[in-house]
Amino acid sequence: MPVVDAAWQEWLRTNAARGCTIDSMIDAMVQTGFAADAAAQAVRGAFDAFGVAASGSAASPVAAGGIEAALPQTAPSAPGGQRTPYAYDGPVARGNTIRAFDRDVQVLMRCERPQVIVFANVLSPEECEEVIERSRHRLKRSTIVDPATGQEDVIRNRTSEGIWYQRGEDAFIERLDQRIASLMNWPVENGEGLQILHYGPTGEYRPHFDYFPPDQPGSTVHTARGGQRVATLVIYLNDVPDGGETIFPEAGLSVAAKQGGAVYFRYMNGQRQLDPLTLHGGAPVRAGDKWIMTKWMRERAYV
Ligand code: PD2
Ligand code: ZN
Repeated sequence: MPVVDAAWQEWLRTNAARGCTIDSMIDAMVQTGFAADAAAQAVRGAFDAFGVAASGSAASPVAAGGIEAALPQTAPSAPGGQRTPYAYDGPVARGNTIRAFDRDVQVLMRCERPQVIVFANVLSPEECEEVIERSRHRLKRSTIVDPATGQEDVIRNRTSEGIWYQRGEDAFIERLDQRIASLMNWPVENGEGLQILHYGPTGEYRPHFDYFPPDQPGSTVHTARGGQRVATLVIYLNDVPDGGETIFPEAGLSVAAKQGGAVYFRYMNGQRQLDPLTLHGGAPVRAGDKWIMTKWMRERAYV
C-alpha cells in the first residue's frame, strides 16, 4: 500500500487549500491504492493541520459564493495525469547471461509489471571491497529531494550515509560506469555519478519513487539537467545477514542483498509514461550493516 510521504503531504496541503472536498480527496487516494480508513485519516489530518475549513462531501458547494468544489489534482502515484495504462518496454538484453562491457552477468529473476530484473555477479567480491574501503571514511548523512522545493534535505525517511563519485572520476570508477551502462543498455553519458550508501543496524529507506514527480514544482530543478530519471540499478556491496531487502510493496516483491548482485528497475518508458508500480524502499537492516552502490539513468545526457 502507498505511504503518505513528502509528495503526498504536499498533495494533501495543496488540494485542501484549493477547496477540494474531503470526500473527493479520499476518493482520489483510494483510487491510487490507499485503504479507505488510511486515506480518510490522512485527509482529515491535513485539514486539521493546515487550518483549512472542511467542505464536506463532493456534492456540496465549497465557498460562500456557491462555487463548485475543485477536483483534486493528479495524485503523486498517478504521475503526469496519466490515463492510459503504463506500456512496458525495456532496453535490457534478453537471455540468462549478459555480456556487460568486461564481465558476464547472470540474470536470476525477471518481473514484467513492474519491470524488475535481479542480477548476480555484477561486481566481483574484490571490487565490492574496494568500493567500500574507498568510501568508508568519506561518508556523509544522506539527503533526499524535497518535492516542493527541489532542495536536498536530511529527512528521517532515509537513515543512511553516502557519497557520490563523479562519472569517470578515475579508471576504476570509469570501468564500473561502463559495465553498468552496458548492462542497463543505456548511454554511459546519461548516467548520474555513482552513489554509495551505507546503512547501519535499523537503517532503512522508506518507500519512494526514484523519478521526480512531474506535478511537484521542485522537480524542475532536477530534470533541467538530463531530463527525467528512467531506470535504477542498485548493486549490493555486501551480504546482509538479516533484513535490508529492497522492497516493492505494490508488487509484493523483495530482493535480498547479496554481495555483487543487483536489482534493476525501469519506470519511464519510451512514451515518457511513469510506472507507479515501481514504488520501492530499503527495508530496515536487522543484523549487520548494508552497503549499496546506485546508478540512476536519465532520458538524455547528464552533463
Ligand atoms: O537500499 C536500497 O535497497 C534502496 C532501495 C530503494 C535504495 C534506493 N531505493 C535508492 O537509493 O534510491
Ligand atoms: Zn530508490
